[in-house]
Formats: sequence, C-alpha cells, structure tokens
Amino acid sequence: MQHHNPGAFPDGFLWGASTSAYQVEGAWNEDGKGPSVIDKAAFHDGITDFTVTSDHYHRFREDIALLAEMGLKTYRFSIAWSRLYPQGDGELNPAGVAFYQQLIDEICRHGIEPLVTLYHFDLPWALQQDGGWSNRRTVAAFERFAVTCFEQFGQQVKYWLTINEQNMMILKGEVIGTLPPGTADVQKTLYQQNHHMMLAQAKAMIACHQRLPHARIGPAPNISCVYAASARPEDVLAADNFSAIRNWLYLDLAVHGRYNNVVWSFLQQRGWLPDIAPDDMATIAAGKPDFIAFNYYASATVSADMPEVARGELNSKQQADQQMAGIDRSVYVGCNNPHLQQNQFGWYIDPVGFRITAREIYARYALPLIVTENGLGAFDTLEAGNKVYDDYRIAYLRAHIEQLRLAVADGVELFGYCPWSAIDLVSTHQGISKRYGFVYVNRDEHDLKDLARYRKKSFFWYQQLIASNGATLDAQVEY
Ligand code: BGP
Repeated sequence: MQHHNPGAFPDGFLWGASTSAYQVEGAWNEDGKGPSVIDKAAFHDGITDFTVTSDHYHRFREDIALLAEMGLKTYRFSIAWSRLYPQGDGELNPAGVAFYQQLIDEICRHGIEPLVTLYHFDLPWALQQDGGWSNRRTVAAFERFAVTCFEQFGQQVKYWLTINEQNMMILKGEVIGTLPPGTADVQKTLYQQNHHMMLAQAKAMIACHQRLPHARIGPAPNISCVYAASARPEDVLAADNFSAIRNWLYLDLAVHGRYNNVVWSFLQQRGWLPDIAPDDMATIAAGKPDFIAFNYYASATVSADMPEVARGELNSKQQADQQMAGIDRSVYVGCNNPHLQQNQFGWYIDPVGFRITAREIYARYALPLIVTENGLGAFDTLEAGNKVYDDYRIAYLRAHIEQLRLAVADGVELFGYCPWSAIDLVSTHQGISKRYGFVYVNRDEHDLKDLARYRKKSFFWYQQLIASNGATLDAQVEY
C-alpha cells in the first residue's frame, strides 16, 4: 500500500535510544557487584572484554547530559541483576540500589522518561553455577529481583521491559554467551530454559501490575519478518515454520499464554518438549503485557530443504550469527537474499522488512508497539577536530524511520523508537570496534585512551529529527 502523504508521528512519541548494563557500564566488580555469565564468557578472546566498556558507571552524569542535549524523550537501559543481588538471590547490595537510584534521578531530572530492561543477558554467575535457567530456582530469584526493582524504582519508572531478546538466548545462546559451554542435550535444555523464562516473565508482569497500577510492562524479543526464498509453496511453508520458531513462540506465550501449535509439534517430534508443572500454564496466561517492545536489525530468508535447487544456503559462519536463520533440515534452511545489501558485518539491511515486521506483530497481537533496538554497527573513524562523519548511520536510520512512519500510516499503534545505541558501547560478541552510538567513546579494542565523549554527525541529525517530531527526516544537518 502506498501513502502519498504518510503524515506525522503521534504527539508524545517517545524518541529514545538504548544501552544495556554489561555493554556500557564497566565497573564489572565494583561496589559489591557479583559476576554475571557475560563476565565469565570466553567468546571475547582477542577483543575487548566487559570490564570497563564505556565506563558509564563513573560517567553517567556526563552521558545523561549528552542524551538530554540530543533531546531524548526516553532512555532505555538495563539494570545489572548482579549489581543488586551479587549472588542472584540472597542479600541485596545497597550500593547497587544506590547507583541505579542516582542514575534514574539524573534521567528524570533532565525530563527524560526512563525505560528499564530488567534482564539483558547478564544472568548472575552464582545462579548459572546452580543450573541457571534450567533450575526453577532461577524463576523465583528473577521474580524477587523484579519485585525489588518495582519497589525501589517504581515511583519514577513507568515503563518496564522484562527480558531482552529471550528468543536470541534460546536460538543463539552460544553466540551471546548465555549458554554454558559443554551443555549436554543442548536443544532440550534450551527449551526447558525458555519455559522457565516465560514463567519468570509472567510472574514479573503480574507483580508489576499488583504493585504499580500505573506502570506498563512488556516483553522485548528480537522480531523480524521471514521471507520465503521463492514463491514455491514448500519455501513459503518453511518461512512460516521459521517465523513460528523464531518469533511467534515467544509472543504467543507472552500475549496469549499458550504454546504456538507449530512449535509445539516441532518440539514434540524432536523430543524437546519442556517439563511443565501443573500451575505453569495458568501463571503464564495470567501474566499480561501492556505493550510489545521489539528489536529489529535485519530480516531473514529461508527455503525448504530441496537440494535439487541451488538456493544460496547460508555458510556456517553466517548461520552462527545471531541475526541469521540457522538450518534445521526438513523445517527451514537459512538463505542469502540477493535483493538486500549487507552491512560491514554481513547483516542484511532491510528497512521495508521493518515496516512488514511492525505490521505483522500488530496484526497478530493488537497491542501498542515500541522499538527498543534498531541501528547500524560500523567501523567509525575519528577525524581531525574529534569529528565522526557517520553519514552511513544517518542513511540507515533515515530509511528505517521512514518505514516506521509508513507503518504508522498503515494503522500500527507505535509509541516509541529507541535506536541502538545511545552512546558507543561494546558489541555483544564483536568488540568496541563495531560501533552503534550517536556519541563516540574514545577508546579502542585494547587501549582505553581517555574515554572522552564526542558527538558524531548522527547526534545532530537525530537531535533535529526529535525536535521536529520526525518531520525533518530528509533534512541535511550542519556539522
Ligand atoms: C542485540 C542485543 C544488544 C546488542 C545488539 C547488537 O541482540 O540485544 O545487546 O548487542 O544486538 O548486536 P551486536 O552487539 O552483536 O552487534
């Protein structure tokens, strides 16, 4: 459908930007913080680790002032579970509470709406040693941690996100560092963990509604539309399979409180069905999200496994990437998409897919949407005068925001957009050289330098865009 005059973004639209605790804070063992699975992960060999990252823990006032200068209406960040509960459960760490209290005060003081992710990949290591999400004890520990956050920060925080990209942790846990190496019976374990996370999420949503009647809470999966590699019905069916496994399993449980039928039969066939305790499904059904947050970077393309046809199957490196489909023969086969450009890291750039994704989610669940991640990872260069001319990032954001505006014109109820990332931070598995921020952080993979903050060209472009509520999408910016 074409819109000749797509109109504006709604009044009060939450223009924002995102970070997560382990990628931006640093101070990994300061003031009583316990280690998390990310601190213990081995996948950052040869690139930077997560000990210092962007040193936001010590520089948050300067960072929030920059975000306020950019004009952000909301700022999405996460609370490090092991800063509050160093052992994941047990004793509360007052210094951890104090840090987030100061951070939230600072955000609110600048008139920015805090948008808080409870759990962004960084499960406390003590819980992981005790079985992590395979152990039902972690469900209770998460509920307790969530309740603590609601009690401590609920007066100032209205918008809450439960679990960041639960689907990526299940589909690509080894890439993200959340699945312990050497796990036996990987898939069965992962789908059991998934069930426990669903339960934990539902309990957090119930607790939030009981304690904070004015708050809003929702899940934050990574959702992307899935294309069939051709119009052959078998390929279309494969795309439908992968979409159910990648996307709808998670949102059907979160919103409708039931397992997606296609995925249920897939799990049954493979012997991967989770153990479900008698009250679990009633609890999952009772936890109701107020909105759906979603992260979107790239679309996926799959075919059926029909070896007689050359299909541009993904190679093993591509399959391992968190944004790409894998291959599960007879169900779906991840493919390249010749119609799309790739970024410097091989991720497909697909703004139209963003619109399709937003429409699909809204059509299925009819809940308000907010985008909590979308952005371009790139090797930025710091030029003379501490300038970063990231026109490629502006082009990416412009194209994606344009498609969001069209999605709004299509009738999608969208209340915010938070690109990744507010400032430069350490990529989940590709170091600090893969930058996403509006603000350059002066360090590299192995040299911390002075960690100074410099405004990139995209900073001024986004500032202008926010000030006009999206009207200056095509405008140039002085730099
Ligand atoms: C998402 C995560 C973020 C962030 C982002 C970019 O999966 O929620 O934490 O890392 O992807 O990915 P990467 O850092 O691998 O480029």
